[in-house]
Amino acid sequence: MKKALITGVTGQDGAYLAELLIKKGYIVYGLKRRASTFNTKRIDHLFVKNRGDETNFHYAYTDMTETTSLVRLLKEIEPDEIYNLAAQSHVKVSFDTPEYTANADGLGVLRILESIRLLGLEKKTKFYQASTSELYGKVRETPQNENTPFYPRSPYAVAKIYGYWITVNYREAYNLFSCNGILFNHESPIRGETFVTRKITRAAANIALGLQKKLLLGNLNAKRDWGHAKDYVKAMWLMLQQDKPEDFVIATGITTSVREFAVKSFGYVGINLVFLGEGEEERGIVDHIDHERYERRIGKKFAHIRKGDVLIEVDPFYYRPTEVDLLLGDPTKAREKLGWEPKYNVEMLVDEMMDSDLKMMQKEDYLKKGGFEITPQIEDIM
Ligand code: NAP
Ligand code: F7E
Repeated sequence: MKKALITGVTGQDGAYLAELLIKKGYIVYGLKRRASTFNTKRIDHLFVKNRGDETNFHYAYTDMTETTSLVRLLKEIEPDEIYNLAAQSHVKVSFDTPEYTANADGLGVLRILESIRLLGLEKKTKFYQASTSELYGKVRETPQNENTPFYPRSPYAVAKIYGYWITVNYREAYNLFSCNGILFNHESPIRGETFVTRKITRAAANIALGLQKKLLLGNLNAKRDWGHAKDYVKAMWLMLQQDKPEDFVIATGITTSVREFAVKSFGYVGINLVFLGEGEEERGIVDHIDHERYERRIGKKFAHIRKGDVLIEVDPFYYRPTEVDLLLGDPTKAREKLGWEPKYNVEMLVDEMMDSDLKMMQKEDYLKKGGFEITPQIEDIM
């Protein structure tokens, strides 16, 4: 049985990838960091009920900022494949914590690559690095492919550039099977709540249920090539099954603005929005209600929102010091060499996220709390 090690197993991609690899018959070792609250919500279903029960899923503690535990774990496990998904992955937060982000997202990659060398695992262990479309930043051409030059626009992207090039360098210098997946934004029902898609679908669900009044957003004009994380973890695995290590762009080839994503999400529950005004004065306003759709999705008659109500406002708090305006990936190489095709388009993604968030918000215990736990109004949601 092949052994795979996943850093960042408690994250969105880590959870989907662990599931995929277990289904493929791997023994999966997930690395997690210590947190003061439970941080295993996305992978709880993978744990055994009793210690000692048979399982193909194991976990261990480490941190990307510490070399010694990484070396020890690699020595114990001797994995066939390593998927390095751990990172401080929030672009806006990286402006507040640039040094930590550089350490975890940049040097963290080096720590793993050096550990592979130190332990003489170069011939055995294949390495996947979670690179990102943020590398393209202020884009030099559209669409972006494997040859498009980089122009990072955040401490996150600058740290990830180091991770990208050190992965290439170790491949060229030491013959390591190390490759970069340059993944464009990918989302899902288990996407972190502080990324814009999930912030929108949670708020749309809450507002439809009468648990939240307004949604505050930053730059509505930003455009992203949004895919589904389930499709994207398959691409990660495919990259490590090739005869030779290469870097691949993974994207859908379609870009959508934040504004349009919000329109689609509210539209799912029959709330049709129109945007009026410009810049900080722009507002998302109820244009009309599709009562039949609302009733079908929510299971009760519509009451609390009227035409003309303002549901979305712009708050400059969510602006970034430097923004990435437009991302659109060209996944031709992945299609031709990996045979990779996404199953989801952005409409299917919105439907699945909305459906999941509605179910979650409708749970009796949330409602009993008046939605308090899930509707921070002055949000810490970046
Ligand atoms: P995520 O949900 O934020 O998960 C990140 C994971 O890294 C979590 O398990 C987190 O642990 C862990 N982590 C953070 N700092 C750590 C540290 N210092 N030591 C050990 N673990 C640490 O991110 P994701 O969306 O699954 O993305 C996975 C990877 O792909 C990341 O490297 C991200 O930068 C990259 N990426 C993501 C996208 C995307 O659109 N999702 C696109 C391109 C690239 P906690 O659970 O404890 O926080
Ligand atoms: O922002 C704009 C924001 O935080 C998308 C990470 O997974 O994908 C992700 O990075 C856009 C930006 O993702 C809000 O300004 C407007 O233009 O969802 P996001 P991101 O920055 O693209 C890449 C590929 C990664 O690698 C990263 O790890 O939406 N936006 N209003 C907002 N963004 C947030 N978060 N919150 C807002 O209120």
